[in-house]
Amino acid sequence: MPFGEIVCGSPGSGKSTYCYGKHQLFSALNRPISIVNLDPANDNIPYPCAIDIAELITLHDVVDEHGLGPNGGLLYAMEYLDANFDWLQDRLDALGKDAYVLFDLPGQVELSTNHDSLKNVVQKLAKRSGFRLVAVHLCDAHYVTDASKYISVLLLSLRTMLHLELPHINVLSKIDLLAKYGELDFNLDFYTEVQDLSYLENALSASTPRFAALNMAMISLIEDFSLVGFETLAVEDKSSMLHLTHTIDRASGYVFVPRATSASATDPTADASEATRPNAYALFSSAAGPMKHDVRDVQERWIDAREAWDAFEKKEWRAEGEAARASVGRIRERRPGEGGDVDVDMEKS
Ligand SMILES: Nc1nc2c(ncn2[C@@H]2O[C@H](COP(=O)(O)OP(=O)(O)OP(=O)(O)O)[C@@H](O)[C@H]2O)c(=O)[nH]1
Ligand SMILES: [Mg+2]
Repeated sequence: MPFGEIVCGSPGSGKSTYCYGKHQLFSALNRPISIVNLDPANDNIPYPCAIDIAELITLHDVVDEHGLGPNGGLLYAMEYLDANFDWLQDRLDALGKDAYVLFDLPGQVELSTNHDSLKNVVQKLAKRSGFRLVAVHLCDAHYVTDASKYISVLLLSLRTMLHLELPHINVLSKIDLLAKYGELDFNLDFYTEVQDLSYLENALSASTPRFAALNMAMISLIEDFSLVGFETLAVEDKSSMLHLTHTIDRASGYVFVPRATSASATDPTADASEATRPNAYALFSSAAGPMKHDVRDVQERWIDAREAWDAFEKKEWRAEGEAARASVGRIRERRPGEGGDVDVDMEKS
């Protein structure tokens, strides 16, 4: 069964960067990963792209042929994809039934809140292609610095969850930049766990006094369903990426079994093809194991003591670099009984 992530969120929230970061991380972990670009306006794709919607339709074509503007053109392109789903299905089938696929979406918010095409494509991915999907909804962490923007982001997240009807992970992206926007009114966990929102009443009433009652009604709507919460992400931070991966794996039921410890590695009678199929037996058992991550650590790393942590990490990297250089130097040392320097192939040593 193929697994996948629908990576959605507002323009510039970091979707393509996240896909690229995840590709690098998974390649290092030897985990399967393929990325599908579904943004027909994505000219500078940073990651290796397994399937690109531009082969089917580009924004340029739509704008030229139908006289639409960029936003209308994008919606048209998604409708075109929906109508030509077979094109996508054929290419996904070629990735194999054990593929793990990220779908990088355009930033048009209506696609994930009220337009039908994306929802139709998601449903076809599940029903026709057998995908088990999770929606990963990225929201720029900057929005938590202002009470009314934070409420907007909560409502947007809630609406996206209701529209896509998938297991859903909301993420405050670019958390490493948060300290730049000044002091937060509350600790980070207040925002990630969506705690008692009535504390925002004063800030909301001060900015929009005429709508104080409406603001409170929206707050109680969000609280009544207690559906919204956030993970955090700093894409270049490995532990942040690993934690988010763990959270997504738990939501989808994906369990990655590395080949080295697979059944066929220890049991010669085991079916070797099963060994390369991580999820054959693991569905619903989920990525068990405790979640060690604590949002207070995120607050300390990126907000309270960011400079001290940056300096500490730089020191660690320098020490690692020096250790690596020293070990290369030792390998290159003249070997006894040999006439000159020997460059040892590091791959084989
Ligand atoms: N500091 C920091 N910058 C980030 C992070 N993630 C993304 N960015 C930056 O945010 C900007 C926008 O990132 P993209 O990945 O293009 O965002 P997107 O959501 O794909 O944008 P659209 O496709 O236009 O909707 C780029 O300059 C990225 O380098 C992060 O975790 N930390
Ligand atoms: Mg993008």
